[in-house]
Amino acid sequence: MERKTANVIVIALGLSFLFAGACSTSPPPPDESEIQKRTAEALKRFDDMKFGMFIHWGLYAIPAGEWKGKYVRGIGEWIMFREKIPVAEYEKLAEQFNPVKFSGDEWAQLAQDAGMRYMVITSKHHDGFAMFHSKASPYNIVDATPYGKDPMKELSAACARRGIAFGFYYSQDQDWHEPNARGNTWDFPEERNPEIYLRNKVFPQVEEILSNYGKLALIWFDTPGILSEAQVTELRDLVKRLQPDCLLNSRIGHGKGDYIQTGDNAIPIQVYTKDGKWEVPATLNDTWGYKKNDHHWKDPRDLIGKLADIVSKGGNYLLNVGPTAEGVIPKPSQDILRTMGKWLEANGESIYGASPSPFYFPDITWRATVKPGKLYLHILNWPGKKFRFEGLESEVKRAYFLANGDEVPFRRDGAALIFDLPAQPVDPYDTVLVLELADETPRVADGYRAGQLPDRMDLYAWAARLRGEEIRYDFDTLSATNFVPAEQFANELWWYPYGALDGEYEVELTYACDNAEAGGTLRLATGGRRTPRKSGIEWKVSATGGKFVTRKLPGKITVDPKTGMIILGIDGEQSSGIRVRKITLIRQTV
Ligand code: FHN
Repeated sequence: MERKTANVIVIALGLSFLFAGACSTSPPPPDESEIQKRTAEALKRFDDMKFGMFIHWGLYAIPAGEWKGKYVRGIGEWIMFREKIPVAEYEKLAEQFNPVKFSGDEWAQLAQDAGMRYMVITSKHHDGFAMFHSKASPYNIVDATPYGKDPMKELSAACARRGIAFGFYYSQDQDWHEPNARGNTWDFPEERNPEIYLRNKVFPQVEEILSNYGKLALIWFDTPGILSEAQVTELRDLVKRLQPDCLLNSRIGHGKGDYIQTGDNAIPIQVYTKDGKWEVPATLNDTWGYKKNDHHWKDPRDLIGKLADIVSKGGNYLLNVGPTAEGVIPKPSQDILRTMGKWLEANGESIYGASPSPFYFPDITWRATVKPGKLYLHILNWPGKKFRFEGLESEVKRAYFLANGDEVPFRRDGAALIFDLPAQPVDPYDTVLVLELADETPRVADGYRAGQLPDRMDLYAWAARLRGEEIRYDFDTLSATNFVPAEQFANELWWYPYGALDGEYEVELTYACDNAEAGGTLRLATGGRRTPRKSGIEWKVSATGGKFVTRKLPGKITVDPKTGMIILGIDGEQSSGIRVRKITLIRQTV
């Protein structure tokens, strides 16, 4: 074609788009101030919801943690990466994917029964397979599987019918199916051009999930890596232009999120409100995607306690289920979630819409949440018939159990209140004691306030992340055990300061160790997931005859506001029976 003619055509095409744009009925995109306003309103709604269902569902549910007859350690949705499965082999799984037992109504009903107010499901995880009908890539559930339907349509509609807010997880940076995305170096060892991956897949698919499934409460981006700030900004602007009320989590990268995503199963050690809203993504066992051999289900007592713990510190709890390849949420997951839902039916007033605690938490006996004129004390570990609660200056007009309304006698003893409790907990998981206050907001005595951390501070094993597939928590002894040495995914306790600590600390350890288990090496280190660990203390574990004792460890650890984690591990084949209840940090004032 003659160049002149070609130019005329290009200009005409350009004008036609311009013209179409000018006449299009769609409203102009909101300006930044409108976006900020709507984001603030959306964050308030998100904060009130407190508790959501996370769903990891994809082709990885077919191998379900096993590849060519071999058990594959680690989280199930990473099997393609761990086993370096070639794309040509992995994508054949799509030919088997036929979740005939999937029911959007059943999944949404479970979320409702569990008291979960929002849902986030993987639209595309790192393996690159789209669980929705995508015109941007034929590698999707409608075009590439015998199932041939779009479950996200059914699920988003089922949530809308129940008033459950709906959102998508989307892996915007890692994609092991694509040569220009991050992650697959075994099929694609050459240099990447992320711009190609973004233009051809990410932007078109994010536009599809924003356009075809109704109102989204949020998009949950994950593992930000090689995308530039400009690329992430463009991605954020695309979301806000199409759905200004749609929130973004911080894992979009480059500080472009609307709220903070903590690490996986990572809960700040104390009340954490200085950086705004945050959310903890957590598993019910040790994996996100379904693994047929992962039966390490968490205790509802632990999970209900963690819900109270997270809300009392200012966060939301996003608890995960990993459905099978047939489309069924494992029965143990369902049972746990329904137990949580029953507790919330009786005690939800102390969770939904509640504000974080104004108190520092001295131990793991109680947590606190707040509403105007009310203080909710979540008694997680029963203190016996006398409950001494210190630091509240407000007058208490009335005290009663939320679940049954029974009045609780109390008297004031200086800065403390003494409550007369029944011998046994009212609720096996979390007994909520409501204090009706004379003040709109609780007045807290100096020295007891959130943020006023003492120079001697306990970090309990219960408040740590149990990292590893063998480590266990025992409620009878309130201690963690089974620190089995493992080359990959060591069994450790990880505590997350989130900027609460700064300085040098001596450390005491409260633990029990039978004589036969002594002699191993306890390691205490600080660091982050991606920063080198600074080992602080190494100590040969001495026997205690099986009784719990407290011993001073040699040396010190240094924690600064950027410290990601405090890590405790125990080496030595004989050590697995050691029980760790807590460590106590003793600030070294200079
Ligand atoms: O790599 C993913 C992982 O598979 C899972 O989706 C978790 C959920 O928080 N996010 C990443 C690891 O942090």
